[in-house]
Amino acid sequence: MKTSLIIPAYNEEKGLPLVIEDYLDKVDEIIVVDDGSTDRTLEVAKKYDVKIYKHETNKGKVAALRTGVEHATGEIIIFTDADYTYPAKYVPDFVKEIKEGADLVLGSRLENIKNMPFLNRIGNRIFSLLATYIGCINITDSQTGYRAFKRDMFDKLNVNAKGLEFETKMTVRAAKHGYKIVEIPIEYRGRVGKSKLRPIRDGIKMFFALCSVAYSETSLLAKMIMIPSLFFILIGLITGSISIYEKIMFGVLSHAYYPILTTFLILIAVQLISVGLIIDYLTKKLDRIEEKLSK
Ligand SMILES: Nc1nc2c(ncn2[C@@H]2O[C@H](COP(=O)(O)OP(=O)(O)OP(=O)(O)O)[C@@H](O)[C@H]2O)c(=O)[nH]1
Ligand SMILES: [Mg+2]
Repeated sequence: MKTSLIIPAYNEEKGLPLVIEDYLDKVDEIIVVDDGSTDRTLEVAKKYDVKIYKHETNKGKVAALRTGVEHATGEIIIFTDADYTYPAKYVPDFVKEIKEGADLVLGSRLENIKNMPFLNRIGNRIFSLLATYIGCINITDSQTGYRAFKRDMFDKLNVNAKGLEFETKMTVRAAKHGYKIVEIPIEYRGRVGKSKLRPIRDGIKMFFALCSVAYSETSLLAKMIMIPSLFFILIGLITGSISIYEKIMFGVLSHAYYPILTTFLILIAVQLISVGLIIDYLTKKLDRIEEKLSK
């Protein structure tokens, strides 16, 4: 089975040559996608026997990965980063797993996790818990950028995501569609070259990416039950705050029934969320069993 390695690169003139040299003898084809870099990334890539594609402007990592997949000719596709964080020595293990029947192999960053920026580490934990819940299988690193899969699966999954949520969505969709996922523990090296992480901007992006995964993967019935509960919580918070404000400022409550109303609204909301979560979990389990049976 032919292997194609895809390296998305945005201003990685330092890391890219190290990455290419690391992987050259491990795969059949290397595709570098220069994502509108303004440094010498393109010139550096041209020194090697690799296929190069260039975005005229910076379109983001996911767009770069898609360009790579479009031009890949292998049946097995491997993603890695251009910052020298993912060691090439695991490629034979990835390929072996695929040949033995895995559809998606994830390089799970369990060793030297301290090399990952703090914010990324927290986000990654939350994303992995969410993926474990949604996919109904244990996932330790849903966001890893080091992964191998069958091209056929990628085309069928048709992952609809552009940002940080891409890797997690791909992982949970594969799990939900009954594809076999295998995790291989890998060592994570410290990055070469400048990090592009900006804590506040990326923290906000991560929050929305999490909401996007949670929302798109929750069953419709569960959504219909849980969404009204957000409304109840909001009203409950308002009546509760008014009660506390009146008690502190005036010592008496002019709306004496507000505390009871608050308790009532919050209790209903908690009940609705619990029922929604149970329905969602059962739906996911049933969907997964159905997908497995239909394969
Ligand atoms: N951040 C970023 N990376 C891109 C983009 N386009 C391609 N990439 C590549 O995608 C890969 C992952 O990006 P990284 O900047 O390493 O992101 P990260 O691993 O989450 O964070 P740091 O390594 O701490 O910077 C690298 O190989 C980048 O060169 C882009 O628009 N933004
Ligand atoms: Mg990185």
